[in-house]
Amino acid sequence: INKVKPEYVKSFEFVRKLLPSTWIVVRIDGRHFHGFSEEHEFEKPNDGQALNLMNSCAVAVMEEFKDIVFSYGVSDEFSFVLKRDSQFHDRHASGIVSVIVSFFSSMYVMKWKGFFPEKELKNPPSFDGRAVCYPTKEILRDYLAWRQVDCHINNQYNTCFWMLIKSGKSKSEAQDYLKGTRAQEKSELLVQQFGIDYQTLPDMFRQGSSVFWDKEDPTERYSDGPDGKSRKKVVVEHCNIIEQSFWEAHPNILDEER
Ligand code: DGT
Ligand code: MG
Ligand code: MG
Ligand code: MG
Repeated sequence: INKVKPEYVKSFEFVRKLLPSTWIVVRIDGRHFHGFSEEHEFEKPNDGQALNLMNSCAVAVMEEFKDIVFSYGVSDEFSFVLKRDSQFHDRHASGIVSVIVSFFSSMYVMKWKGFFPEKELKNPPSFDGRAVCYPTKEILRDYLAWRQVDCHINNQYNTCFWMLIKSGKSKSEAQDYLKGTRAQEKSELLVQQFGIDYQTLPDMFRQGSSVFWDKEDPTERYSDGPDGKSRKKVVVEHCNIIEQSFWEAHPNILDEER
């Protein structure tokens, strides 16, 4: 008979509680997606269906975990913003991160066939996750701006890189060619050598994906729910979230009382 006291064993457990009244951001990122995208022959540099699959999983996550008020995704990553006063999992970091990551991963597998009916899922996708607290709306917006700037920088670089490859350069030649070039120079390279106006590339590739609850048009009667309140739905948009105008147009997203 085991005489070990449960309280003693439990005393080794230790929970990290996230700072109260702060915006919790859970960022997940695909593990080894360099290889995953190769073995599933994702289009380079952007695979529209792969990104739509990520977005669809994010929508499912937001519908499941109602404390998430906004999500932003690019490449193999997604950031989920929980409302400031969220009590989800008692604000325990490991609980919050692990349920979001595992739900997202399961969704990715469940939805795979719907987005890639002709492609077999060859390996189980997995994601890492972390939680970070941002104390003010301004810093939260700086965080999101950082991710969107990253999206732009990477997309511009990757677009140039893969155009150079398609034009016959080796990977190392393309790398050397782009080394130290500025945004302006990359933009000119695309126009002059390949006739591509960067601004005309799909919004999803240039801006990433913003996912949020949006009120339906309140002037439309049928959008009223049974309680008279207008129903909400999760929408995916590819817009500039760095500029003030987005947040002015959607004041309810980071609103306290929702
Ligand atoms: P990690 O996150 O440290 O486990 O390693 P990776 O390989 O996931 O690296 P990460 O997250 O820095 O970069 C994302 C990789 O996923 C990158 O190699 C490009 C690939 N990827 C993401 N989206 C697409 C896409 O739409 N098309 C293609 N071809 N590749 C993509
Ligand atoms: Mg990573
Ligand atoms: Mg990754
Ligand atoms: Mg990544």
